[in-house]
Amino acid sequence: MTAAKKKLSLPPGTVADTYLALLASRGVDYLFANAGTDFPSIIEGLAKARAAGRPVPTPLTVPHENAAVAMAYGYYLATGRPQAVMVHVGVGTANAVAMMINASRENIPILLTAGRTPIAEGGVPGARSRTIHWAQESFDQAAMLREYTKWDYELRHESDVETVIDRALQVACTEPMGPVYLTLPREVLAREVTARTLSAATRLPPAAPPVPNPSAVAEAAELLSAAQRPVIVAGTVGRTEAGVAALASLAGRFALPIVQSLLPRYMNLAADHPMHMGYDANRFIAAADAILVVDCDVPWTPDEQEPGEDCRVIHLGTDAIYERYPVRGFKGDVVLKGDTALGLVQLEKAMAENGVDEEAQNHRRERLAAERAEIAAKWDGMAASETSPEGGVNPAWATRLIYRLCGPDATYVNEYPFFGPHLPATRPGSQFSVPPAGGLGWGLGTALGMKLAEPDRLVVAGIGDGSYFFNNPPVCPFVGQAYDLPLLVVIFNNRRWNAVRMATLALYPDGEAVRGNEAMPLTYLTPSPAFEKMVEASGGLGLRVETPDQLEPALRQAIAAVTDDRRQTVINILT
Ligand SMILES: Cc1ncc(C[n+]2csc(CCOP(=O)(O)OP(=O)(O)O)c2C)c(N)n1
Repeated sequence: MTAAKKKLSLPPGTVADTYLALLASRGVDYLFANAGTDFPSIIEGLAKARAAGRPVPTPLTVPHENAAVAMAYGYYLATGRPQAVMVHVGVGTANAVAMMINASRENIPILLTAGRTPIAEGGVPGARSRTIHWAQESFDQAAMLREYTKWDYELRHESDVETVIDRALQVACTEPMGPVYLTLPREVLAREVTARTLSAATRLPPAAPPVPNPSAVAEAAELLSAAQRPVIVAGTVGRTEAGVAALASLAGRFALPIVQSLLPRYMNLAADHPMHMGYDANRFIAAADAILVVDCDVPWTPDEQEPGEDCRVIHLGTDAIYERYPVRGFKGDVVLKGDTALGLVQLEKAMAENGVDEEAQNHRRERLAAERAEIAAKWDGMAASETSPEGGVNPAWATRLIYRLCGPDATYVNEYPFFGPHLPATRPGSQFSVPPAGGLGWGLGTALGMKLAEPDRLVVAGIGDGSYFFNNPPVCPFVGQAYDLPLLVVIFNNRRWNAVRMATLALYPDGEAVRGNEAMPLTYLTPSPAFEKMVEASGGLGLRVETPDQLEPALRQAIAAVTDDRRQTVINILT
């Protein structure tokens, strides 16, 4: 790199101008924003940069904060690069908190920023000028999301802009990654500064993740090599392609069966891998004599199933003990903390050095092949009928048809109905589900962020009707139309919050709520709105499917509308 390229030279302007130019130079392509009276210097800075042709993040107007954070979330998933979100002081921050909880628990780096109500009551540029500026000021604006951010700070002085941004991104992108929060006081943003020269690229890179301790790896390899009935429980290994490759290699080489959650949050292992044993850990846990838990926060449900007394358990992951979870009691014998992919490669090497009992392993392969066939037959049975017990469309059958027509190159974002067994993904980075904290309203924004990153990819969002409400139906279609981000959205409409219903049923199987003649309180969403009409308000195509025979033609029409006409489409499927 030449000396000139190492520097970013800016003409005289405001701190906001510096801030925006720095973001662009750090790989922040977009500013997902929901604006307020704290924004004038940002808005002016964006307009000046546009007029002068200076690079700044492209601003996108997102009329709800939850969706704005979700878009940054989705863009990160598709590109691996954190983006910036800006919301209006404390009130905008409050609206963003649910999605920040999701990002935090799923280790998604996002730079969330918010204005600060002007501090000065007058006398300086940017000082208070509206009645809200008194009531909106808070003692500690970051307090409401400090538990869910890795770092928070306030931009206090123009001399700090570069360090503060680089520090924010460095912390966010160092494993275990996570969102950070920066507040931007109006007076600081408005301050005029002379011409400046800054570094063109960050000098504060994220720390390279460490490899797990070699002697602990050797110990873990011993346990796995000695096991007769080992099993791997995989959670979010698919965060990286290297993780997917390392997991497939280790499992394939030593005949280690892999189970995942019913709603896989990432494509961890291709569905056609011979060690892919489905989505029911309970089938394997009690009988296992060694369990390798890889990047998985909840490997089994203790109330349903526990490993046997003699079972040895190994935990591996970038955040192997989930340090920020207040309570997590999954036992273990060896804990390997460090880069997951590197840890898996190390484990494979150490197990190869231990040697293999070929005969025992071949035997296991045969047993697992039979088990795999049995599991597949069970899934096929679940999807065999086109109709659901309620007389609508069977979601399992519908999911298979969606996957068959949209194909392995599409990306699937799942907020409830795309269960793993019916969506046999094979491409790393093609399958995502609700984050572990389960803050609903995640799916559409995340899918929009992905579409922004990959405009020509078919992005399919599967959303429950209950979840669709949380996704701000007027907001996301507005963004889809405004920024040419046509999604294919499939609503699985059971006219209720089934998850809440099932939880009540599980706790009170003979209770009044289940037995009574009246509908179970607080679980029904009737009369169900014509969701398909909502997208029409933003120029989209809305389709309604009431019977199984209507689904295939609707899907074909929807795929053509999205891919050929770039028209966002919602199919409301009554299940
Ligand atoms: C922000 C938020 N509020 C409430 C919940 C509780 N919750 C979990 S699942 C669920 C129902 C979702 O309904 P739907 O998308 O229709 O799926 P279904 O349960 O019917 O399969 C609710 C309300 C949540 N997870 N997040």
